[in-house]
Amino acid sequence: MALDEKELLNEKQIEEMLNQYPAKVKRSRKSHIVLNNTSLGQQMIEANTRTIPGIITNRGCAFAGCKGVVLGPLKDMVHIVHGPIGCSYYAWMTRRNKAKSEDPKQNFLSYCVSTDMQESDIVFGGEKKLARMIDEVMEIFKPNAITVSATCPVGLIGDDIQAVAKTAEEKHGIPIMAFNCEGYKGVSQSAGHHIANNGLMEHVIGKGDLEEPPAKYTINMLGEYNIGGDSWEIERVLTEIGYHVQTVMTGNGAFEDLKNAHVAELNLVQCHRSINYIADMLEKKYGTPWLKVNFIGIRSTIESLRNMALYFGDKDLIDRTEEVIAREVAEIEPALEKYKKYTNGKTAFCFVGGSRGHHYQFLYEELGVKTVLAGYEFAHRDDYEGREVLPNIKPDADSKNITDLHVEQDEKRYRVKIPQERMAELKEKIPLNDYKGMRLDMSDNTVMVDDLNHYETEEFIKILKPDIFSSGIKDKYIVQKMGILSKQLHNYDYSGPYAGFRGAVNFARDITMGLMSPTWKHIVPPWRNSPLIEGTIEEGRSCGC
Ligand code: CFM
Repeated sequence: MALDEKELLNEKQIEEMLNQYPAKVKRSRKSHIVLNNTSLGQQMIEANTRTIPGIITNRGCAFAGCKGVVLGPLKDMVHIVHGPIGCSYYAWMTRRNKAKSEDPKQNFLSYCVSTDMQESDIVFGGEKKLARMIDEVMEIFKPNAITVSATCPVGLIGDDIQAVAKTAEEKHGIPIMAFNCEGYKGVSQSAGHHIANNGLMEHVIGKGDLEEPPAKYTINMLGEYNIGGDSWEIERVLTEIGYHVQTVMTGNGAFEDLKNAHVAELNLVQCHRSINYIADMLEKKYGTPWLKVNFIGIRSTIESLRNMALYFGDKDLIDRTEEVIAREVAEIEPALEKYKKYTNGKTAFCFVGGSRGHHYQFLYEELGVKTVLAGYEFAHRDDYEGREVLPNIKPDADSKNITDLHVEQDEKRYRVKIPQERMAELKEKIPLNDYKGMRLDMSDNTVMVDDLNHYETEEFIKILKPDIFSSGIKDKYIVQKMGILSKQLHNYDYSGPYAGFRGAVNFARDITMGLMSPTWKHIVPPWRNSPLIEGTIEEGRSCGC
Protein backbone atom coordinates (compact mmCIF):
# COMPACT_ATOMS: atom_id res chain seq x y z
CA MET A 1 0.00 0.00 0.00
CA ALA A 2 1.36 3.46 -0.87
CA LEU A 3 2.19 5.64 2.08
CA ASP A 4 -0.40 8.31 1.27
CA GLU A 5 -3.16 5.67 1.14
CA LYS A 6 -2.34 4.47 4.62
CA GLU A 7 -4.55 5.46 7.46
CA LEU A 8 -3.19 7.80 10.09
CA LEU A 9 -4.68 7.95 13.50
CA ASN A 10 -7.48 10.10 14.90
CA GLU A 11 -8.61 10.91 18.46
CA LYS A 12 -11.77 8.83 18.11
CA GLN A 13 -9.81 5.67 17.44
CA ILE A 14 -7.62 6.27 20.48
CA GLU A 15 -10.72 6.89 22.61
CA GLU A 16 -12.33 3.65 21.43
CA MET A 17 -9.19 1.72 22.25
CA LEU A 18 -9.04 3.24 25.73
CA ASN A 19 -12.72 2.48 26.36
CA GLN A 20 -11.77 -1.12 27.05
CA TYR A 21 -10.05 -0.02 30.27
CA PRO A 22 -11.75 0.64 33.61
CA ALA A 23 -12.37 4.40 34.01
CA LYS A 24 -9.39 5.08 36.30
CA VAL A 25 -6.98 3.16 34.10
CA LYS A 26 -8.37 4.90 31.03
CA ARG A 27 -7.68 8.31 32.57
CA SER A 28 -4.15 7.35 33.39
CA ARG A 29 -3.30 5.77 30.04
CA LYS A 30 -4.86 8.66 28.16
CA SER A 31 -2.33 11.00 29.72
CA HIS A 32 0.50 8.82 28.34
CA ILE A 33 -0.71 8.98 24.73
CA VAL A 34 -0.44 12.08 22.55
CA LEU A 35 -1.69 12.49 19.02
CA ASN A 36 0.78 14.98 17.57
CA ASN A 37 -0.77 18.24 16.48
CA THR A 38 1.61 21.14 15.89
CA SER A 39 -1.22 23.68 15.84
CA LEU A 40 -1.69 23.10 19.58
CA GLY A 41 1.80 24.34 20.50
CA GLN A 42 3.06 22.52 23.60
CA GLN A 43 1.45 19.10 24.16
CA MET A 44 2.05 17.53 27.53
CA ILE A 45 2.63 13.81 27.98
CA GLU A 46 2.79 11.93 31.27
CA ALA A 47 5.95 9.87 31.72
CA ASN A 48 8.23 8.28 34.31
CA THR A 49 5.33 7.23 36.53
CA ARG A 50 4.47 3.77 37.84
CA THR A 51 3.04 1.21 35.46
CA ILE A 52 -0.51 0.29 36.49
CA PRO A 53 -0.56 -3.15 38.14
CA GLY A 54 -1.96 -5.76 35.79
CA ILE A 55 -0.71 -4.05 32.66
CA ILE A 56 1.95 -5.93 30.73
CA THR A 57 4.81 -3.46 30.32
CA ASN A 58 8.13 -3.81 28.50
CA ARG A 59 10.00 -1.97 31.22
CA GLY A 60 12.92 -3.31 33.23
CA CYS A 61 13.93 -2.51 36.81
CA ALA A 62 16.42 -0.24 38.60
CA PHE A 63 18.94 -3.10 38.81
CA ALA A 64 18.74 -3.55 35.02
CA GLY A 65 19.44 0.16 34.49
CA CYS A 66 22.36 0.27 36.93
CA LYS A 67 24.20 -3.00 36.41
CA GLY A 68 22.82 -4.06 33.06
CA VAL A 69 23.03 -0.73 31.25
CA VAL A 70 25.54 1.68 32.75
CA LEU A 71 28.03 -0.39 34.80
CA GLY A 72 27.95 -3.70 32.94
CA PRO A 73 29.82 -2.61 29.78
CA LEU A 74 32.93 -1.47 31.73
CA LYS A 75 35.24 -4.27 30.74
CA ASP A 76 38.16 -4.20 33.16
CA MET A 77 36.00 -4.37 36.28
CA VAL A 78 34.31 -7.46 37.66
CA HIS A 79 30.63 -6.75 38.23
CA ILE A 80 29.28 -8.87 41.07
CA VAL A 81 25.54 -9.28 41.33
CA HIS A 82 24.50 -9.83 44.91
CA GLY A 83 21.21 -11.67 44.68
CA PRO A 84 19.58 -14.84 43.38
CA ILE A 85 21.03 -16.19 40.14
CA GLY A 86 18.10 -15.28 37.88
CA CYS A 87 18.72 -11.52 38.16
CA SER A 88 22.33 -12.01 37.15
CA TYR A 89 21.59 -14.34 34.29
CA TYR A 90 19.17 -11.90 32.66
CA ALA A 91 21.64 -9.01 32.92
CA TRP A 92 24.42 -11.03 31.29
CA MET A 93 25.34 -9.98 27.75
CA THR A 94 21.93 -10.29 26.09
CA ARG A 95 22.20 -6.56 25.39
CA ARG A 96 25.20 -7.22 23.14
CA ASN A 97 27.40 -4.46 24.50
CA LYS A 98 30.62 -5.56 22.88
CA ALA A 99 34.13 -5.04 24.22
CA LYS A 100 37.67 -5.96 23.38
CA SER A 101 40.76 -5.33 25.40
CA GLU A 102 44.42 -5.04 24.52
CA ASP A 103 45.05 -7.13 27.61
CA PRO A 104 42.64 -10.10 27.34
CA LYS A 105 43.16 -10.80 31.05
CA GLN A 106 41.45 -7.46 31.79
CA ASN A 107 38.18 -8.08 29.97
CA PHE A 108 35.63 -9.78 32.19
CA LEU A 109 32.42 -9.15 30.26
CA SER A 110 31.85 -12.75 29.30
CA TYR A 111 31.63 -13.80 32.96
CA CYS A 112 28.41 -13.92 34.93
CA VAL A 113 29.46 -13.32 38.54
CA SER A 114 26.80 -13.71 41.19
CA THR A 115 26.51 -14.60 44.86
CA ASP A 116 23.63 -16.91 43.89
CA MET A 117 21.70 -16.23 47.10
CA GLN A 118 19.81 -19.21 48.49
CA GLU A 119 17.01 -19.45 51.05
CA SER A 120 19.48 -19.76 53.94
CA ASP A 121 21.15 -16.46 52.85
CA ILE A 122 17.76 -14.75 52.83
CA VAL A 123 17.06 -16.03 56.36
CA PHE A 124 20.51 -15.53 57.93
CA GLY A 125 21.87 -12.70 55.74
CA GLY A 126 24.19 -12.68 52.75
CA GLU A 127 26.99 -10.31 53.81
CA LYS A 128 29.52 -13.05 54.60
CA LYS A 129 28.82 -14.75 51.31
CA LEU A 130 29.39 -11.46 49.47
CA ALA A 131 32.70 -10.90 51.29
CA ARG A 132 33.81 -14.43 50.33
CA MET A 133 32.77 -13.79 46.73
CA ILE A 134 34.95 -10.65 46.58
CA ASP A 135 37.93 -12.63 47.93
CA GLU A 136 37.34 -15.28 45.29
CA VAL A 137 37.10 -12.68 42.50
CA MET A 138 40.41 -11.17 43.62
CA GLU A 139 42.05 -14.57 43.70
CA ILE A 140 40.84 -15.64 40.24
CA PHE A 141 40.62 -12.44 38.17
CA LYS A 142 42.70 -9.69 39.83
CA PRO A 143 40.61 -6.89 38.22
CA ASN A 144 41.35 -3.16 38.33
CA ALA A 145 38.15 -2.56 40.27
CA ILE A 146 34.95 -4.32 41.37
CA THR A 147 31.33 -3.26 41.49
CA VAL A 148 28.63 -4.88 43.61
CA SER A 149 25.02 -4.43 42.51
CA ALA A 150 22.17 -5.35 44.81
CA THR A 151 18.97 -6.99 43.61
CA CYS A 152 15.60 -6.84 45.41
CA PRO A 153 16.02 -9.36 48.27
CA VAL A 154 19.25 -7.70 49.41
CA GLY A 155 17.39 -4.49 50.23
CA LEU A 156 14.52 -6.41 51.80
CA ILE A 157 16.71 -8.33 54.25
CA GLY A 158 18.96 -5.31 54.89
CA ASP A 159 22.42 -6.61 53.92
CA ASP A 160 24.84 -3.70 54.32
CA ILE A 161 26.67 -3.99 51.01
CA GLN A 162 28.32 -0.59 51.45
CA ALA A 163 30.05 -1.78 54.61
CA VAL A 164 31.11 -5.08 52.99
CA ALA A 165 32.56 -3.18 50.01
CA LYS A 166 34.44 -0.73 52.24
CA THR A 167 36.04 -3.50 54.31
CA ALA A 168 36.96 -5.44 51.16
CA GLU A 169 38.46 -2.32 49.58
CA GLU A 170 40.76 -1.86 52.58
CA LYS A 171 41.68 -5.53 52.50
CA HIS A 172 42.43 -5.80 48.77
CA GLY A 173 43.63 -2.28 47.93
CA ILE A 174 41.52 -1.75 44.80
CA PRO A 175 38.34 0.32 44.40
CA ILE A 176 35.28 -1.77 45.34
CA MET A 177 32.00 0.07 44.86
CA ALA A 178 28.57 -0.98 46.04
CA PHE A 179 25.36 0.12 44.33
CA ASN A 180 22.03 -0.06 46.15
CA CYS A 181 20.10 -0.50 42.93
CA GLU A 182 17.48 -2.98 44.14
CA GLY A 183 14.95 -3.51 41.36
CA TYR A 184 12.11 -1.82 43.23
CA LYS A 185 14.08 1.43 43.77
CA GLY A 186 12.27 3.25 40.98
CA VAL A 187 9.48 2.93 38.46
CA SER A 188 11.81 1.56 35.77
CA GLN A 189 15.45 1.11 34.79
CA SER A 190 15.74 4.88 34.58
CA ALA A 191 16.24 5.02 38.35
CA GLY A 192 19.14 2.59 37.99
CA HIS A 193 20.83 4.83 35.41
CA HIS A 194 20.77 7.65 37.94
CA ILE A 195 22.16 5.47 40.76
CA ALA A 196 25.00 4.27 38.50
CA ASN A 197 25.75 7.83 37.33
CA ASN A 198 26.06 8.97 40.94
CA GLY A 199 28.36 6.08 41.87
CA LEU A 200 30.70 6.54 38.90
CA MET A 201 30.93 10.26 39.55
CA GLU A 202 31.68 9.74 43.25
CA HIS A 203 34.11 6.84 43.02
CA VAL A 204 35.72 6.73 39.57
CA ILE A 205 35.71 9.91 37.47
CA GLY A 206 38.49 12.27 38.50
CA LYS A 207 40.49 9.63 40.41
CA GLY A 208 43.14 9.46 37.67
CA ASP A 209 46.40 11.42 37.69
CA LEU A 210 46.13 13.22 34.32
CA GLU A 211 46.03 16.99 34.66
CA GLU A 212 45.96 17.90 30.98
CA PRO A 213 44.36 16.29 27.91
CA PRO A 214 46.78 13.75 26.38
CA ALA A 215 46.11 15.01 22.83
CA LYS A 216 44.53 17.83 20.85
CA TYR A 217 40.70 17.62 20.60
CA THR A 218 40.27 15.25 23.53
CA ILE A 219 36.64 14.27 24.01
CA ASN A 220 34.53 11.80 25.97
CA MET A 221 31.57 10.01 24.45
CA LEU A 222 28.74 9.62 26.95
CA GLY A 223 25.67 7.40 26.64
CA GLU A 224 27.10 5.14 23.94
CA TYR A 225 27.10 1.44 24.83
CA ASN A 226 28.68 -0.23 21.82
CA ILE A 227 25.65 -2.36 21.05
CA GLY A 228 26.58 -4.50 18.05
CA GLY A 229 29.81 -2.46 17.74
CA ASP A 230 28.23 1.01 17.38
CA SER A 231 30.90 2.91 19.28
CA TRP A 232 33.69 1.24 17.30
CA GLU A 233 32.14 2.58 14.11
CA ILE A 234 31.70 6.07 15.58
CA GLU A 235 35.24 6.07 16.99
CA ARG A 236 36.63 5.03 13.61
CA VAL A 237 35.25 8.21 12.05
CA LEU A 238 36.16 10.46 14.98
CA THR A 239 39.73 9.21 14.99
CA GLU A 240 40.05 9.77 11.25
CA ILE A 241 38.98 13.36 11.72
CA GLY A 242 41.57 13.82 14.44
CA TYR A 243 39.74 13.50 17.76
CA HIS A 244 41.18 11.69 20.74
CA VAL A 245 38.48 9.72 22.56
CA GLN A 246 39.50 9.63 26.21
CA THR A 247 36.66 7.38 27.33
CA VAL A 248 33.36 6.01 26.16
CA MET A 249 30.67 5.79 28.82
CA THR A 250 30.37 3.00 28.95
CA GLY A 251 30.44 0.81 25.80
CA ASN A 252 33.81 -0.90 25.48
CA GLY A 253 34.70 1.43 28.36
CA ALA A 254 37.41 0.85 30.93
CA PHE A 255 37.85 1.90 34.54
CA GLU A 256 41.41 2.97 33.70
CA ASP A 257 40.21 5.48 31.05
CA LEU A 258 37.13 6.61 32.94
CA LYS A 259 39.28 7.73 35.90
CA ASN A 260 40.71 10.46 33.66
CA ALA A 261 37.47 11.60 32.04
CA HIS A 262 37.96 14.99 33.71
CA VAL A 263 40.61 16.04 31.15
CA ALA A 264 38.29 16.11 28.12
CA GLU A 265 37.61 19.41 26.37
CA LEU A 266 34.12 18.37 25.34
CA ASN A 267 31.64 15.68 26.33
CA LEU A 268 29.48 14.23 23.59
CA VAL A 269 26.10 12.94 24.76
CA GLN A 270 24.52 10.26 22.57
CA CYS A 271 21.92 8.73 24.92
CA HIS A 272 20.96 11.65 27.16
CA ARG A 273 18.35 9.61 29.03
CA SER A 274 20.82 7.27 30.65
CA ILE A 275 23.68 9.65 31.34
CA ASN A 276 22.58 13.30 31.41
CA TYR A 277 23.33 13.32 35.16
CA ILE A 278 27.08 12.71 34.61
CA ALA A 279 27.15 15.23 31.74
CA ASP A 280 25.75 17.94 34.04
CA MET A 281 28.01 17.01 36.94
CA LEU A 282 31.13 17.07 34.72
CA GLU A 283 30.25 20.55 33.65
CA LYS A 284 29.76 21.78 37.21
CA LYS A 285 32.88 20.11 38.56
CA TYR A 286 35.37 20.52 35.70
CA GLY A 287 33.78 23.13 33.43
CA THR A 288 33.41 20.73 30.47
CA PRO A 289 30.42 21.59 28.26
CA TRP A 290 28.39 18.80 26.70
CA LEU A 291 27.08 18.58 23.19
CA LYS A 292 24.04 16.53 22.25
CA VAL A 293 24.94 14.32 19.30
CA ASN A 294 23.12 11.62 17.37
CA PHE A 295 25.15 9.16 15.35
CA ILE A 296 22.09 7.21 14.19
CA GLY A 297 21.31 8.22 10.61
CA ILE A 298 23.55 9.82 8.01
CA ARG A 299 22.25 13.37 8.21
CA SER A 300 22.32 13.24 12.02
CA THR A 301 25.88 11.93 11.96
CA ILE A 302 26.97 14.68 9.57
CA GLU A 303 25.27 17.33 11.66
CA SER A 304 26.87 16.01 14.86
CA LEU A 305 30.35 16.02 13.27
CA ARG A 306 29.88 19.56 11.97
CA ASN A 307 28.67 20.75 15.37
CA MET A 308 31.71 19.26 17.04
CA ALA A 309 34.03 20.99 14.58
CA LEU A 310 32.22 24.27 15.14
CA TYR A 311 32.66 23.93 18.89
CA PHE A 312 36.43 23.70 18.52
CA GLY A 313 36.31 26.33 15.79
CA ASP A 314 39.60 25.28 14.22
CA LYS A 315 39.83 25.72 10.44
CA ASP A 316 41.93 22.55 9.94
CA LEU A 317 39.48 20.49 11.96
CA ILE A 318 36.51 21.91 10.05
CA ASP A 319 38.21 21.09 6.73
CA ARG A 320 39.13 17.56 7.80
CA THR A 321 35.56 17.01 8.99
CA GLU A 322 34.23 17.93 5.55
CA GLU A 323 36.79 15.71 3.81
CA VAL A 324 35.88 12.68 5.89
CA ILE A 325 32.14 13.33 5.46
CA ALA A 326 32.51 13.55 1.68
CA ARG A 327 34.55 10.37 1.52
CA GLU A 328 32.24 8.37 3.80
CA VAL A 329 29.07 9.49 2.02
CA ALA A 330 30.54 8.60 -1.39
CA GLU A 331 31.44 5.16 -0.05
CA ILE A 332 27.97 4.29 1.23
CA GLU A 333 25.67 6.02 -1.24
CA PRO A 334 25.48 3.28 -3.93
CA ALA A 335 24.52 0.59 -1.40
CA LEU A 336 22.02 2.85 0.29
CA GLU A 337 20.32 3.77 -2.95
CA LYS A 338 19.90 0.08 -3.74
CA TYR A 339 18.17 -0.64 -0.42
CA LYS A 340 16.01 2.49 -0.51
CA LYS A 341 14.12 1.05 -3.49
CA TYR A 342 12.70 -1.56 -1.13
CA THR A 343 12.22 0.54 2.00
CA ASN A 344 10.81 3.69 0.46
CA GLY A 345 7.14 4.34 1.29
CA LYS A 346 6.96 1.94 4.26
CA THR A 347 5.73 2.82 7.74
CA ALA A 348 7.18 1.92 11.12
CA PHE A 349 6.53 1.85 14.85
CA CYS A 350 9.60 2.97 16.75
CA PHE A 351 9.21 2.04 20.40
CA VAL A 352 12.43 1.64 22.37
CA GLY A 353 13.51 2.20 25.96
CA GLY A 354 14.84 5.73 26.00
CA SER A 355 16.56 7.85 23.40
CA ARG A 356 16.49 5.35 20.52
CA GLY A 357 12.75 5.82 20.03
CA HIS A 358 13.71 9.28 18.80
CA HIS A 359 17.15 8.66 17.25
CA TYR A 360 16.04 5.90 14.89
CA GLN A 361 13.31 8.03 13.38
CA PHE A 362 16.02 9.98 11.51
CA LEU A 363 17.47 6.84 9.97
CA TYR A 364 14.02 5.59 9.01
CA GLU A 365 13.26 8.92 7.37
CA GLU A 366 16.39 8.67 5.23
CA LEU A 367 15.23 5.28 4.01
CA GLY A 368 11.85 6.76 3.10
CA VAL A 369 10.14 5.08 6.06
CA LYS A 370 7.59 7.14 7.99
CA THR A 371 7.40 6.62 11.75
CA VAL A 372 3.69 6.57 12.59
CA LEU A 373 4.03 5.65 16.27
CA ALA A 374 6.94 6.21 18.60
CA GLY A 375 7.54 6.07 22.29
CA TYR A 376 9.75 5.17 25.17
CA GLU A 377 9.53 2.54 27.87
CA PHE A 378 10.92 4.68 30.66
CA ALA A 379 11.79 8.15 29.41
CA HIS A 380 10.89 11.36 31.22
CA ARG A 381 8.78 14.23 29.92
CA ASP A 382 11.82 16.12 28.66
CA ASP A 383 12.65 13.27 26.27
CA TYR A 384 9.27 13.82 24.60
CA GLU A 385 8.80 17.54 25.04
CA GLY A 386 12.33 18.96 25.22
CA ARG A 387 14.64 20.01 28.00
CA GLU A 388 12.81 23.29 28.57
CA VAL A 389 10.05 21.41 30.45
CA LEU A 390 12.47 20.33 33.18
CA PRO A 391 11.53 23.15 35.58
CA ASN A 392 7.84 22.14 35.26
CA ILE A 393 8.34 18.51 36.22
CA LYS A 394 7.29 18.08 39.84
CA PRO A 395 9.26 15.43 41.72
CA ASP A 396 7.07 12.65 43.14
CA ALA A 397 7.71 10.10 45.88
CA ASP A 398 9.34 7.71 43.40
CA SER A 399 11.74 10.21 41.85
CA LYS A 400 12.66 11.58 45.29
CA ASN A 401 13.84 8.09 46.14
CA ILE A 402 17.01 8.67 44.12
CA THR A 403 19.52 11.13 45.50
CA ASP A 404 20.58 14.07 43.36
CA LEU A 405 24.31 14.07 43.90
CA HIS A 406 25.61 17.52 44.68
CA VAL A 407 29.00 18.31 43.17
CA GLU A 408 31.21 21.37 43.66
CA GLN A 409 33.68 23.05 41.36
CA ASP A 410 37.03 21.26 41.56
CA GLU A 411 39.42 23.97 42.74
CA LYS A 412 42.42 22.47 40.98
CA ARG A 413 40.94 21.01 37.84
CA TYR A 414 38.06 23.29 36.89
CA ARG A 415 38.81 25.09 33.62
CA VAL A 416 36.73 27.45 31.54
CA LYS A 417 36.90 25.64 28.21
CA ILE A 418 35.10 28.25 26.14
CA PRO A 419 34.78 31.96 27.09
CA GLN A 420 31.24 32.89 28.14
CA GLU A 421 30.55 35.11 25.13
CA ARG A 422 31.57 32.50 22.61
CA MET A 423 29.59 29.89 24.53
CA ALA A 424 26.46 32.05 24.20
CA GLU A 425 27.13 32.45 20.49
CA LEU A 426 27.64 28.72 20.02
CA LYS A 427 24.46 27.87 21.93
CA GLU A 428 22.51 29.74 19.28
CA LYS A 429 23.90 27.40 16.62
CA ILE A 430 24.50 23.99 18.18
CA PRO A 431 22.81 21.93 20.94
CA LEU A 432 25.25 22.68 23.74
CA ASN A 433 23.89 21.47 27.07
CA ASP A 434 20.53 20.94 25.43
CA TYR A 435 18.37 18.37 23.65
CA LYS A 436 14.97 18.63 22.12
CA GLY A 437 12.11 16.24 22.52
CA MET A 438 10.93 13.71 19.94
CA ARG A 439 7.63 15.50 19.46
CA LEU A 440 9.25 18.30 17.47
CA ASP A 441 10.57 15.79 14.96
CA MET A 442 7.29 13.95 14.43
CA SER A 443 4.61 14.99 11.98
CA ASP A 444 0.94 15.67 12.71
CA ASN A 445 -1.37 12.72 13.31
CA THR A 446 1.47 10.45 14.31
CA VAL A 447 1.30 9.26 17.88
CA MET A 448 3.61 9.22 20.90
CA VAL A 449 2.92 6.51 23.46
CA ASP A 450 4.69 6.31 26.78
CA ASP A 451 5.18 2.84 28.33
CA LEU A 452 3.29 1.12 25.50
CA ASN A 453 1.72 -2.09 26.77
CA HIS A 454 0.72 -5.30 25.14
CA TYR A 455 -2.95 -4.55 24.62
CA GLU A 456 -2.22 -1.16 23.07
CA THR A 457 0.47 -2.66 20.83
CA GLU A 458 -2.05 -5.02 19.28
CA GLU A 459 -4.73 -2.35 18.97
CA PHE A 460 -2.43 0.23 17.37
CA ILE A 461 -1.18 -2.42 14.95
CA LYS A 462 -4.75 -3.21 13.90
CA ILE A 463 -5.44 0.46 13.19
CA LEU A 464 -2.14 1.57 11.68
CA LYS A 465 -0.97 -1.67 10.03
CA PRO A 466 2.73 -0.76 10.04
CA ASP A 467 5.19 -2.51 7.73
CA ILE A 468 7.90 -2.52 10.36
CA PHE A 469 7.63 -2.87 14.12
CA SER A 470 10.78 -1.92 15.97
CA SER A 471 11.01 -2.72 19.63
CA GLY A 472 12.54 -5.49 21.75
CA ILE A 473 12.49 -9.18 22.55
CA LYS A 474 9.40 -9.07 24.77
CA ASP A 475 7.02 -8.09 21.99
CA LYS A 476 8.98 -9.11 18.90
CA TYR A 477 7.56 -12.56 18.29
CA ILE A 478 3.92 -11.73 19.03
CA VAL A 479 4.09 -9.04 16.35
CA GLN A 480 6.01 -11.25 13.95
CA LYS A 481 3.24 -13.85 14.28
CA MET A 482 0.88 -11.12 13.13
CA GLY A 483 2.83 -11.11 9.86
CA ILE A 484 4.76 -7.89 10.49
CA LEU A 485 8.53 -7.53 10.31
CA SER A 486 9.89 -7.02 13.82
CA LYS A 487 13.29 -5.43 14.20
CA GLN A 488 14.83 -5.33 17.64
CA LEU A 489 16.34 -1.93 18.25
CA HIS A 490 17.75 -2.87 21.65
CA ASN A 491 20.24 -5.60 20.73
CA TYR A 492 19.86 -5.37 16.92
CA ASP A 493 18.89 -9.05 16.48
CA TYR A 494 22.51 -10.24 16.44
CA SER A 495 23.50 -7.67 13.79
CA GLY A 496 25.03 -4.20 13.77
CA PRO A 497 26.69 -1.83 14.01
CA TYR A 498 23.89 0.53 12.99
CA ALA A 499 25.54 3.80 14.00
CA GLY A 500 27.45 6.17 11.75
CA PHE A 501 27.84 5.90 7.99
CA ARG A 502 28.54 2.21 7.53
CA GLY A 503 26.03 1.37 10.24
CA ALA A 504 23.26 3.04 8.24
CA VAL A 505 23.98 0.66 5.35
CA ASN A 506 23.86 -2.35 7.68
CA PHE A 507 20.49 -1.19 8.96
CA ALA A 508 19.11 -0.58 5.48
CA ARG A 509 20.31 -4.05 4.46
CA ASP A 510 18.70 -5.76 7.47
CA ILE A 511 15.39 -3.95 7.03
CA THR A 512 15.36 -4.80 3.32
CA MET A 513 16.11 -8.47 4.01
CA GLY A 514 13.34 -8.53 6.60
CA LEU A 515 10.77 -6.94 4.33
CA MET A 516 11.66 -9.16 1.38
CA SER A 517 11.76 -12.42 3.31
CA PRO A 518 9.54 -15.11 1.75
CA THR A 519 8.54 -16.09 5.30
CA TRP A 520 5.63 -13.66 5.27
CA LYS A 521 3.86 -15.66 2.56
CA HIS A 522 3.73 -18.65 4.87
CA ILE A 523 2.32 -16.85 7.91
CA VAL A 524 -1.43 -17.04 8.14
CA PRO A 525 -2.49 -15.86 11.56
CA PRO A 526 -5.87 -17.27 12.61
CA TRP A 527 -7.57 -13.86 12.58
CA ARG A 528 -6.81 -13.42 8.89
CA ASN A 529 -9.18 -16.23 7.86
CA SER A 530 -11.83 -16.44 10.53
CA PRO A 531 -13.11 -14.34 13.43
CA LEU A 532 -11.73 -15.30 16.82
CA ILE A 533 -15.09 -15.00 18.64
CA GLU A 534 -18.42 -15.93 17.18
CA GLY A 535 -21.83 -15.11 18.66
CA THR A 536 -25.31 -13.82 18.05
CA ILE A 537 -27.19 -10.91 19.58
CA GLU A 538 -30.62 -11.77 20.88
CA GLU A 539 -32.91 -8.84 21.51
CA GLY A 540 -34.95 -8.50 24.67
CA ARG A 541 -32.71 -10.57 26.91
CA SER A 542 -30.51 -9.23 29.63
CA CYS A 543 -28.09 -10.81 32.03
CA GLY A 544 -30.29 -9.75 34.90
CA CYS A 545 -27.90 -7.52 36.81
FE1 CFM B 1 19.98 4.82 26.30
FE2 CFM B 1 20.56 2.57 25.42
FE3 CFM B 1 18.21 3.73 25.11
FE4 CFM B 1 18.97 2.91 27.55
FE5 CFM B 1 18.11 0.36 27.31
FE6 CFM B 1 19.72 0.00 25.17
FE7 CFM B 1 17.42 1.24 24.95
MO1 CFM B 1 17.50 -1.31 25.44
S1 CFM B 1 20.99 3.23 27.39
S2 CFM B 1 17.92 4.66 26.96
S3 CFM B 1 18.34 1.49 29.12
S4 CFM B 1 20.00 4.17 24.20
S5 CFM B 1 19.29 -1.30 26.80
S6 CFM B 1 21.63 0.86 24.65
S7 CFM B 1 18.32 -0.16 23.66
S8 CFM B 1 16.23 0.28 26.43
S9 CFM B 1 16.60 3.06 23.94
